[in-house]
Amino acid sequence: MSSSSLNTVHRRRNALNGDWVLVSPHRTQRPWQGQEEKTQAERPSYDPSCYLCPGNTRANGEVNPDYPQTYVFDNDFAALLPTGVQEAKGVGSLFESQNVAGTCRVICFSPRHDLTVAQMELVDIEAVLSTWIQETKILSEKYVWVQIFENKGSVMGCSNPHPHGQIWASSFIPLEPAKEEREQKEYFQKTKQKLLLDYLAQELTSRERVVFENEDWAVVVPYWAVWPFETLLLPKFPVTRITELNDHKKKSLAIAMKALLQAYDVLFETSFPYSMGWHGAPFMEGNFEHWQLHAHFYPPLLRSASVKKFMVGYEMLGEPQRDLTPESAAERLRALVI
Ligand code: H2U
Ligand code: ZN
Repeated sequence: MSSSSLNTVHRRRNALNGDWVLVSPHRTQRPWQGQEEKTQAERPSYDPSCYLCPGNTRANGEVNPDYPQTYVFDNDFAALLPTGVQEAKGVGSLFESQNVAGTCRVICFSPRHDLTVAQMELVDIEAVLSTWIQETKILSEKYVWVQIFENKGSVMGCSNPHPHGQIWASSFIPLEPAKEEREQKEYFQKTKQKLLLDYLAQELTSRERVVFENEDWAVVVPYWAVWPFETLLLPKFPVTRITELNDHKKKSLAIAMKALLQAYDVLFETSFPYSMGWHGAPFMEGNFEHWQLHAHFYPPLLRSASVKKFMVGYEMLGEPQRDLTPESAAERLRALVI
């Protein structure tokens, strides 16, 4: 079924994680008198009160070095602790639990307090990619899952505007990648193809949801997008993990990321908030050729710099619902890519 024929209320299945989303295209015109997000003020290139700026003291008393590009440190308030051992309790009972181990790190993307990834030079974005790869290599020696992510903007719960991201590595595969593992594996067993390579080939043919494309990477608003301007950044070549990217692919990736993030910033004329992160094959024994590396971008804004989509009532109790179709979101973003 062509998605252009789906102009009435319908559900779409997320082929990557098996979830469903309810799409109500007729609902975009409803009035809004609710919460408005604040737009962010201009920032200085160095802020003496910022715990991430070079030379400043963090909450635990440690002093950041005068770093020239990226800087990584162990999160002083880590959610996962390396001391734990993986141990299951109460299996099969109504009170099942697992003890787990992990490590949390913070990555400063730049010494400049006032920049965002969208505003950084390509060589400096490449340095962020190299840091993500390097950290993943180190942490994957000890942990099966290495979750790279960035929360940007106070609306996404980001605690500090200094450009930074986080890495949480764990002894377990978290829920979202576990669903992707199941769906990609099942698809590969049936077809002997990577789900996301087949998916991208079809997106590049229809072009309805393509936002950006270069020789190695493509950005689409996925068919099953939940957030209004959600995107999926996909490699056009087979690759299971971020650690496998060479310099050439890093260069073309930096270009793709910058193009997407600049389009986001132009959309509502604001420094666009989002959570983003990478998914690739877990680091454990076994065959993971069904996996294809990808990045998700989940921006919360719906119709302006100040009005966000709330995942509440029906989303909490039923399933995610969206108003604007993924096709119209893609069309709007595509028009803004330089
Ligand atoms: P977010 O802005 O995405 O919350 O990330 C900032 C992280 O930095 C957060 O997890 C850590 C917080 O625990 N942090 C430190 O490790 N040291 C500090 O001095 C302040 C914040
Ligand atoms: Zn700073």
